[in-house]
Amino acid sequence: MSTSSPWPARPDTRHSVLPFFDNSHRQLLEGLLPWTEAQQVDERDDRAACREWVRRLGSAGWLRYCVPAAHGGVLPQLDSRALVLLRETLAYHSPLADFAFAMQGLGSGAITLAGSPAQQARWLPGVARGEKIAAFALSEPEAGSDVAAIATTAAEVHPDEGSGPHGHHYRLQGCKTWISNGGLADFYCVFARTGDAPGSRGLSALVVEADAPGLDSSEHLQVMAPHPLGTLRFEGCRVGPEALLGAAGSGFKLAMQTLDIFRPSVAGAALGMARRALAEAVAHARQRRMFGATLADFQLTQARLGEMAALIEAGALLTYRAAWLRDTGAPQAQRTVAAATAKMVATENAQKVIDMALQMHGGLGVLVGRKVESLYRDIRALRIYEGATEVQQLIIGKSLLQG
Ligand code: COS
Repeated sequence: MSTSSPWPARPDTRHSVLPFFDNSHRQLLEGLLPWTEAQQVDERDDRAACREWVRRLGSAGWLRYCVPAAHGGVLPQLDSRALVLLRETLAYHSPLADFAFAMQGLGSGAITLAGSPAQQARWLPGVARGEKIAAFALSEPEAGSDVAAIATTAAEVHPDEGSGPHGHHYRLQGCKTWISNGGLADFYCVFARTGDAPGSRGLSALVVEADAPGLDSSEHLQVMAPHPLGTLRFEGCRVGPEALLGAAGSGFKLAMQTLDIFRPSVAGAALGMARRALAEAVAHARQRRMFGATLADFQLTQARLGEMAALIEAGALLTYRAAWLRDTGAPQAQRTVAAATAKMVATENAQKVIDMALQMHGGLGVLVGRKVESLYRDIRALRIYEGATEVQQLIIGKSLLQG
């Protein structure tokens, strides 16, 4: 584990001139770059560091991009391009800062999309200020890629059904795992089965506070890169009817709509990590001497750097396109496929680029504490979470057959 190290140079932001972006995005970058550069957070304890990042991101106003203006946000609606640029820039500096930012948006996304004005007023301002930590609780031990297989139940109990003094409520039973911010969050958007309808049709979303009776979030999962993850166990966990987000039975579509917004931003995070690896490789190639020259003098190095840059730009264009399509109101099917394509290509390409950067560093690349070494671990989960590469392929392939 290391503290977030200073960057070798400012990230290349020439892409902000592309027509996908407008002046508001360019201004966002102008403020974000110096702020991010000035932050140094001790990341040896990922949970403490995540809290600290949420606090800093909240007080600096960056979390205001995670919620709509009516509830403390900067913009009237979530803006995919702003989310992409924020994640790209934060991930360049610190993948954990990116994680802390992203989870505030993903964890509260279902409330933004489907919450009543009262639910939005209750949760979103605290998310924007960094005072409430949010989490998205979808995956289960037997339901990761296959969301329709969710087995956690939220049984609706009416007072006349022997519920004693509790009145109308939902009783949750089951287990969620791989939950980012598990054990750290103040509230969870939980997807559970509320009806008898089969598969994707019987699911609903509910907001569950971390201290709800019957919720145990004490189990933490250790993974290869800093990332607070946990398992949630619901044993007769009781929440009031006001916890239900949107209509009963709409949970599957709500989860997919939330992921449609945040998948391009995962691609943005991958871009940030890949751009950082390329910057590290360029800096290393310029100063590393061998065979009487620098590494940069060899055509082999130049060709490899060219390949890395092209892989990054291919992912970048798909990512910015996906975000732009969403922000400009393209039809849902087109947005979903564009988001899947961006997430798949940007994360897969970033893994290749980071591996190439590590290889260029030789033995130094595997030295613990080197930026390329930690990036090599940081990038891996992005090819899995919020829909593995294979799920993205499935979404794209199914759309071709339906079209
Ligand atoms: N937006 C709105 N509605 C959507 C949608 C989207 N993006 N995607 C699917 N739907 C709708 C479909 O139109 C369909 O509606 P009808 O029942 O009215 O016809 C319904 O939802 C079911 O869709 P589908 O049949 O495609 O669902 P599948 O069970 O085949 O699942 C995949 C599709 C695999 C793509 C989905 O389960 C998925 O994305 N899995 C990955 C989940 C994930 O990211 N897990 C990580 C957890 S978060 S870290």
